[in-house]
Amino acid sequence: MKPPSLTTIALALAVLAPMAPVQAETPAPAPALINGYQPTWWKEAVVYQVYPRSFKDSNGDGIGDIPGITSKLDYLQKLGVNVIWLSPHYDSPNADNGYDIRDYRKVMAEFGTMADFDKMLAGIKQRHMRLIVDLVVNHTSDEHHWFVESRKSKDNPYRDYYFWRDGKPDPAGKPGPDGKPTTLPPNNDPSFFSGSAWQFDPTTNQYYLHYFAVKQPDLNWDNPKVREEVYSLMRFWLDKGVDGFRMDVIPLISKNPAFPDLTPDQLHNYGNAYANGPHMHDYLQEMNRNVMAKYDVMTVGEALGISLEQTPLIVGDNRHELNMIFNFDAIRSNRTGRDFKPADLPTLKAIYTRHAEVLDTHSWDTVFLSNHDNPRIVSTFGDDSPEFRVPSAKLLATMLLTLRGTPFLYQGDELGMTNYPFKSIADFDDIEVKNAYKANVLTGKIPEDVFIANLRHTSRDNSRTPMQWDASTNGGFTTAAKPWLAENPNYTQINAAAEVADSNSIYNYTAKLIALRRAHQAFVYGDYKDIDPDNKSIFIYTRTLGTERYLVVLNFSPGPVAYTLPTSVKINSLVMSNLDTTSLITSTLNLAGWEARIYKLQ
Ligand code: TEU
Ligand code: CA
Repeated sequence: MKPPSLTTIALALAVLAPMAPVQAETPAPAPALINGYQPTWWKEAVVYQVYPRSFKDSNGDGIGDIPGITSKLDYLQKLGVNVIWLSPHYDSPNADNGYDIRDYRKVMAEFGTMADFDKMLAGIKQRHMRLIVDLVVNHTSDEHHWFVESRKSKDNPYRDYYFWRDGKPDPAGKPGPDGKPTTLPPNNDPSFFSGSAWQFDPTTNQYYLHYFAVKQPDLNWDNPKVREEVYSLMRFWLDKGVDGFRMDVIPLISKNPAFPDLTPDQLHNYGNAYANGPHMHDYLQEMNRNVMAKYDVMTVGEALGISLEQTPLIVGDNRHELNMIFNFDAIRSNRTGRDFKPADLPTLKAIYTRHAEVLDTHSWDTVFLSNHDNPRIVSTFGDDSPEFRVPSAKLLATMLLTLRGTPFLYQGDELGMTNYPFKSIADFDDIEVKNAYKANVLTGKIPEDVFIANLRHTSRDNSRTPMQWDASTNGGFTTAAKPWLAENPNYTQINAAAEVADSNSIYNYTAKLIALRRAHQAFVYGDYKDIDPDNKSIFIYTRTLGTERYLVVLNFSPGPVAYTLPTSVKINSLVMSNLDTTSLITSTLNLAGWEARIYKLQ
């Protein structure tokens, strides 16, 4: 039978058309631009990171859990944050405290049940807050069933979910226990957690790749089945009502399958060498097309290895990849490699100015100086001495909440929690520390006292000590005799109960700052300008949106400073300060040590 001609079909459609009036959906008009920015909720958000293991224990086992978080939602709402970033809550053997996921659709037993998660999420929504969860898909746990299967045999259906390679012949290799010559790893890739990034597996006499711990094998994103698995687990959480993802080391997901040796330069900063693989952008755009584009979500990538100049290629609103990323420039401005070096203010200020130059109205920024991988902000960028801990913590909060970009606060910083007084390796939990100790101290490369002294400044465990809720035993974090990680002994002076009760506390000052940012879009969408970039102790900048102009003045030094304003800067009134300061309007500002002020300009 001859198929109907196109004319016949067109006529048939013409006849049918009036019966099915098609209302072309007129999409709601996009809200008007503000200072060139497309306004969105995640640009106007203030995010608070919760590290569940250390936030609040509800059942007395010494480990933070999800019902514990739910019990503190009013505390977070009162602070004024409106997005919570939850570090991994999934089933995990905790080789890397949850960043080694064994089942992406199951809640870690120590943290509670899926019903607990649903109750927490409902509680967050009832308080008009949102939740983003941690997406850790560069690697899984070696106990994930994909890897359990993959390592069984070379022809297992899951073999190519991971990277397996033959070792290199070892010219000095002696026969192994099975009589076969031992081999060397396939290339010289180092692990972030010391040693080689390749682990030999005797079951199939091949090596598998793990950029992080041996128990964190890297997923092979070149395998479309892996990508589909990831998109499916993302939809699982989004369909539960989660509002987005923080994406763990997402720039590392695409590898060069040839795994060439790193050059000496690349070895010096292998995080950069591992990032930006051949298909990173393809996979992020595919992920966006398949998942994010179908939801109203917020995505922030932990962009290890991405330079500021490369940032617009990931966050540009015309790129359809991620909404924003964490750059490591500011937070690691006080390091040389793994070693601590006191932060230098002009260096930090130059970073923020550079961000304002490189990230235009189409590339949104983030602002943060702490998280679960870094030491406490007041000990690192402020001054945690008894005299200046409170003013400097407030000054840092003033900076984070008035700079350009979505601010991310870390649990406990609103209390001015400090680094922990580590004394010996036994005080640490972090696998990164334990592996580095074996690789550097037990081998005699670094003296133990030097190693521990540096860790007091740099260790991730500094920010993982349990939240200090009140002055009772273990800071009210747990009723167990011993929390999973020791509470900082200064909980008797530094705790939430005291902070919430004290109208002049860091907590209540931070709440005022958040309210100020929420009330004035100049702090969100306003232009940023550093007034005195070379000044070694004063950070002074404006935020301008139309006729709304604010001046932020921060004295990053313990000494008083008399600062004379440029004649072009005309103060209208004092809006906030972290000390009882005069509201007298003068052209010379007499700033006390660690004093912060916000002025409204004429
Ligand atoms: O962090 C990656 C990363 O950049 C950190 O490992 C950091 O470079 C290192 O700790 C140096 O201090 C993410 C997670 O935030 C971290 O907690 C995980 O350990 C890691 O990935 C592996 O998932
Ligand atoms: Ca618990």
